[in-house]
Amino acid sequence: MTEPPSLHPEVHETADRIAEMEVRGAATIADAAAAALGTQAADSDAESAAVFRAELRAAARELHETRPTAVSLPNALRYVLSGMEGDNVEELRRSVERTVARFRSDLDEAQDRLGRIGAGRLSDGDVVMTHCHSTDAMACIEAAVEDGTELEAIVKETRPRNQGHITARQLRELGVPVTLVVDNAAHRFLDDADHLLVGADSIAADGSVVNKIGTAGLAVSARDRGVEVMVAAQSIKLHPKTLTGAAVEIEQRDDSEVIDEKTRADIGDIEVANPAFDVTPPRHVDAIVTERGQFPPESVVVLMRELFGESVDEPWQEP
Ligand code: RUB
Repeated sequence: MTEPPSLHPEVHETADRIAEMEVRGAATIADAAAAALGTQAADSDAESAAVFRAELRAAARELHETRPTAVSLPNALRYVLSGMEGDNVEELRRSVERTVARFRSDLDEAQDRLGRIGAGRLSDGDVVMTHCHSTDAMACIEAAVEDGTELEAIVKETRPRNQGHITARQLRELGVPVTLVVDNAAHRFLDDADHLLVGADSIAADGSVVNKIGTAGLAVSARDRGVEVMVAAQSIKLHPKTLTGAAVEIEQRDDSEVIDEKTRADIGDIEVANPAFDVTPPRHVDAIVTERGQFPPESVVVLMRELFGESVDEPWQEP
């Protein structure tokens, strides 16, 4: 019987940290997964090219299985594995290290570029409502603040994990005045907002935006009130499989995020549902801001075809 590929502890740790949401947010997950593949390559003691390749595929499979909705994760894994080339272990190692370094620096650069484009949509005195915590959305606010644009923010706390607290803290670090509100107050506070600014975990070929649960209802309310809906999403959030009709899988998380055991027992026999994401149809979105420019949601498919073609291969599967 052949031995299972030997994986670096950092691969297991990164996979656990993503699954437990210590590492979270689509861009950060992609970056961490690429870094873990880089460590696997750097420290591998594989004695043949075939074993090295099998280790990298196994590492990618473990990382892939952590969370299903953010397409940045499979896109990152595909990018790194498709950059793996060479006839011996040293060549393969160097190619993976190079590809990982390029991927991570492109990711940073894309976010900066996207931020500058998004900042162009924000004007002095604007009030921005946020949902969850998105580094792409934050990049737009950060670039606007750097330009001297005065902004205020209404930050939704974003039950059940309260990622709004991270957004609130980072906005205060930028000097942006913050009003934190419970999720149920969003409709009321949209009267005071000029923009709804959110990130994305995946964007489908028809321009639908998959993001933290609550985004869809919020976008409908924002549209109803004439508040602009802006989605900040690097092109790594484009979901190439949706070009061929696949649906984006929505992660269902543990009941314990919604209710503790004692309260649940006190209530009685109930079902609890905890979907982590929802789908906002393109008609409720004004603009998707990427590092390649801003797009009306319906035309994002053009960028998706240009960047991914029909390629939806899964190089982490065994050949
Ligand atoms: C995070 C979330 C973020 C997107 C975009 O959900 O929905 O809006 O991932 O983030 P979770 P970024 O907290 O469940 O991971 O712009 O940083 O990629």
